[in-house]
Amino acid sequence: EGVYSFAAMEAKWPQVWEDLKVFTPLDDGSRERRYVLDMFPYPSGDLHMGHAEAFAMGDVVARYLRQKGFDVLHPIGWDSFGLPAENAAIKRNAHPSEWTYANIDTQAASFKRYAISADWSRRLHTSDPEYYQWTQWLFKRFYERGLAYRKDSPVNWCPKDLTVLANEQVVNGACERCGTPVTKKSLNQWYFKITDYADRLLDDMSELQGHWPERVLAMQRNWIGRSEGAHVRFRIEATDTRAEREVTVFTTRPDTLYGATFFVVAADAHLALDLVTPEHHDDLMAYRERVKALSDIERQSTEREKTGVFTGRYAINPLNGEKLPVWAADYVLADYGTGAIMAVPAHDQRDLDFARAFDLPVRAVLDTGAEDPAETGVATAGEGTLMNSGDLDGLSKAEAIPAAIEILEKLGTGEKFVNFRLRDWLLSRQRFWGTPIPIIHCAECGEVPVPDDQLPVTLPEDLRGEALSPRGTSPLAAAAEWVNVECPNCGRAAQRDTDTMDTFVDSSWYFLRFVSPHYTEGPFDPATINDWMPVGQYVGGVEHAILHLLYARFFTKVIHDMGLLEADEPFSALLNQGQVLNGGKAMSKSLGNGVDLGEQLDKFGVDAVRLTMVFASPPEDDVDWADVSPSGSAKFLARAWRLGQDVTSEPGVDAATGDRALRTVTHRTIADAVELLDNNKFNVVVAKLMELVNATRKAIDSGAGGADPAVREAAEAVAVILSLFAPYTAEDMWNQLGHPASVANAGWPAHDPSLLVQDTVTAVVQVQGKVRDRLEVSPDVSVDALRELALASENVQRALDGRGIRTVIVRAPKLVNIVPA
Ligand code: ANZ
Ligand code: ZN
Repeated sequence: EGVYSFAAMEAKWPQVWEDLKVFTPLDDGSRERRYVLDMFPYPSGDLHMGHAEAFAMGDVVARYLRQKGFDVLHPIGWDSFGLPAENAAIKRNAHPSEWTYANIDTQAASFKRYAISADWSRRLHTSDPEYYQWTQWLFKRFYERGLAYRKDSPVNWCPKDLTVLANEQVVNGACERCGTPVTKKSLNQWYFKITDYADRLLDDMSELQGHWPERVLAMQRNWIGRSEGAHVRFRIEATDTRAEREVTVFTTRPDTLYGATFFVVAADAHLALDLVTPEHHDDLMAYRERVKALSDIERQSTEREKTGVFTGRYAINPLNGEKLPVWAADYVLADYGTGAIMAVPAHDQRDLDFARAFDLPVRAVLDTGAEDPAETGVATAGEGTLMNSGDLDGLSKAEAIPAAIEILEKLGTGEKFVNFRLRDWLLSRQRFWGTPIPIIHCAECGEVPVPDDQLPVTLPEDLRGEALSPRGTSPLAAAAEWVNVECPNCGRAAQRDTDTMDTFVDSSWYFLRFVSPHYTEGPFDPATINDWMPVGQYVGGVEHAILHLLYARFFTKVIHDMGLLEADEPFSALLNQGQVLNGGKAMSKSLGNGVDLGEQLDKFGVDAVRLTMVFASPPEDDVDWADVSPSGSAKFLARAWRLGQDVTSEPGVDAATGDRALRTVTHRTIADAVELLDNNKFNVVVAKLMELVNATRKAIDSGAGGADPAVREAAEAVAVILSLFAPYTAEDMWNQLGHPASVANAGWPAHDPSLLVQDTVTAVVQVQGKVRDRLEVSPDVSVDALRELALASENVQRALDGRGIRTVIVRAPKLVNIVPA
């Protein structure tokens, strides 16, 4: 008789699993394939409680599918470029790779201890030249398709990190990383033309509906931000000092054109400088200084007092020839639509606030039944009938929108337009520790891509410490030997591009590399990529709901369009695991409520920690570590494990003669677990498993004891189901039950449907008070199921004789009364 010792199990099994290559897929087509992927980690320090939760969830799915007989690909790797490594290197006078690879080794050891069922032979790191060679190769293919380009543009700039930030990395006007208020700077930057894919990124979300969390889809939809409306061109009158010109606005409400009473351009847009007359120039310049300090969110807030300056110019309304004063204001954003709007204060609250602040006219053109906005200060939206609007009068809003567009088209001053909030993806970074952009700049030839056979362009190894400090240009610019090369085209002296890629580029295709990580002829082996893609289940945090997922979807679509991949969506299903909190709050240094994963593992064992993560709540919900009981989990595991010790029958014994009541519990648990696992209800499976362990213990202690074949059947089912959550305990039990390793491949136990129903009851079915049928049903049949069974009865249908049904009264499980119409 052994004693349950997690330490002994953790010492014993990893080597066995590794030797048997338990988690390496067969990849030979003999079994249907499934790809299960956890968002790969960033190597900052050792694994933490958040990793422990996310990877426990992903591992349940991978282990379940393996038991169900699928050939499962469940790889692991590291997203290993990025700023923290660079900052650590500056501080320690080291090379970023030293910190990076040391942390990766630490995390890899922890993952192995944590018994993630990963195929370690596919391990990859995005900072390996063998990987980023293909990131560069893909960049080049994007470049050739016109999907990677450079332009001068005002970019978000973090004055502390001295780097460009994507819009997504600016949170409430501050750098996502360090919290410093972000400013704007004009720089020549590389972009990916993701806007070309805006429509498809939006439309193809219909395939994901029901398989991705609704809130993630909503966030993506909102980020892409499709708006239907019109472009309208306004003539701006000439002045003594300024020539006439035309400015286009984007509006979703061309029906309100007659209600436009002024015109606004974004104060920080160049357009404002082009328009302003000399008398108003100084005012505008002073105002622009104030605007610089504000975030987009502050600028657009309806709460904030409206500010702006008059430009001295007038726009002419193309429909009625009215002169509208042109203002420059901060509530209009330079980089949305055209950066200019026609203001309709009666029907747009921000315009109305502005009109009231500067005493501009308000004219309602849509009768919605509400009071006049000029009086109430409340703009009216919603449905209504057009008025004060010439030919549009009397039309509904829905009719007036296309009618106004038609008029504009006839006049040649506007047309239908679909605007997107989505911007092109700014991918260049002035930092060292990233994938070098494989472009050479030649005075003669311009941008020249590095030829494929000269990839990878590797990072210099001699830059370290201070040399990596941010200066506003890339540290690579200082590496003269690296920068100065011959132009591949003309042979003259030329320079390498010194920017590196946003790390989101690395993570936009890693799931493809995992299919054939050692392939040397391309980013992935075309012969096997379609065997595995798309990923069947992706698991990761909701913090990646927008960027990473959108970028990965974009890359997948481009690679699909290149003809390299059949799939055009990367992740068929997505699970966002919750966070691990402590005391109801996210763990943080400042709160001092961090829980060290290593300490938890030492104290309770891997299995108890994993089981606790899964059992504490549905996978999407947060786990509060202050409320859970890993020691309770440990006790349960020991109790389950002891069942294996108490079984005395031999493997393969026929269970048919065993205790019927226990067999029913076993088979019901197996059947329920399938249903629950298919719906990601992992915590409920654990609860059912606990019931099965109790029932088995009871049978051992009271009935036929450990010799009963039903007890073996139950204990084996416990081991297999437990293997999804507590791999060490399950493996040890399986071994104790006389089976060779590994329980991970034992196969999901079949359940016998005839054993699911212990006894039946008779349900009487009446039509209009007369008994028409009797049904044998389970005592816990649901109301809905019983109603369906009753209505499906032939006797009932005959009695109804084509009449409709008024009501069905169901008293499950005994009675159904049907009242015909
Ligand atoms: C006239 C109008 C009348 C508008 C009305 C709205 C209501 P979405 O749906 O978000 O696309 N707009 C356009 N460009 C803008 C910019 N750069 N900064 C701030 N606001 C801008 O919003 C489109 C509407 O937002 C446009 O339609 C425009 O105002 C404003 F009763 O035009 B509308
Ligand atoms: Zn050249």
